[in-house]
Amino acid sequence: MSNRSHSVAVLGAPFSKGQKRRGVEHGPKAIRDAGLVERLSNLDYAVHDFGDLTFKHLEKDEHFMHVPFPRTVGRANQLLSGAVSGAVGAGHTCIMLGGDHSLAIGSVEGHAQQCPDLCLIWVDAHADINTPLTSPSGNLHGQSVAFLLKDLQNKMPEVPGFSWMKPFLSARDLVYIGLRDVDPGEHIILKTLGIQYFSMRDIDRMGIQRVMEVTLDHLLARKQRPIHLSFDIDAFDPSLAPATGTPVNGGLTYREGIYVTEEIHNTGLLSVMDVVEVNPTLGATPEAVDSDFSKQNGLDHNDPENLDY
Ligand code: EXY
Ligand code: MN
Ligand code: MN
Ligand code: MN
Repeated sequence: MSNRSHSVAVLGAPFSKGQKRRGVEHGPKAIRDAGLVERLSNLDYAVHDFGDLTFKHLEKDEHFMHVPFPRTVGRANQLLSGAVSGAVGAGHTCIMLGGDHSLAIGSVEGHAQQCPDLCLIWVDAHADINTPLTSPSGNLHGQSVAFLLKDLQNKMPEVPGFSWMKPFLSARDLVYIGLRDVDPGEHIILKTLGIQYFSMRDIDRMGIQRVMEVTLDHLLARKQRPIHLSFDIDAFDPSLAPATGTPVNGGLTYREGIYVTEEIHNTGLLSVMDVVEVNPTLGATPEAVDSDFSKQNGLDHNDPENLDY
């Protein structure tokens, strides 16, 4: 059967207020410039690029506890949720291009509106499961999963900007791959809720083939259901993917990352994928930054002014 029966929606989400560095809002353009649509079309998928969403930075948006931009992040995710829900409802497999990882709140929520039985594979160096009370930074891109989980409902304060959504995901419907920078409060949450995760050390020990076998068995053995893949580019080793805001050494090799996605593809159940935290204005060294991209786009985010406050 030709891939033509599969249509892919591409949704750009140029948004950076889930963390304090600028530049990640240019991720969608950088990923498109790298040839995403052409590559998918060459695989014979019918690709519909819906362009970029337009996000507003709200003027009056005081910190909540030490969480910056709560209403701006909440509103952006509400908008994204509607767009993802619309794309999945229209029959597309959806690729969401971030933007920072706070966008997974809206992306997974919108997906769940159409597919309430979805499961979630979170590929990341980080667990992004802090609550506003455990978060060392306050940044919402490190808290996305906490907004999704029913099991954490009584640990989450009411964050302004998020009254449009309720947590809906069960801890057993989530698997992490690639973890290597987990905060103490997050570790307690992972252990208390019994969440299935594979750290880089687990990948060293078991090998990526066994990790994927256990992952897919954990999520799909009881029943086949739609998969949401939330892929943070910092899951890769920084030698491969230095252009990201919170790089951590000792990450996935190129083949390990590709194997994860190939195995998910082979299930035939991929329904939405997020590609997040690509910041084309950052690199291991100034030379490693895609200087053509920055020049062509009039950017210079590699100075101290790169921080929003
Ligand atoms: N755990 C740290 C925090 O909560 O601030 C770092 C989070 C980085 C999140 C990146 C997107 O995966
Ligand atoms: Mn900019
Ligand atoms: Mn992340
Ligand atoms: Mn990360």
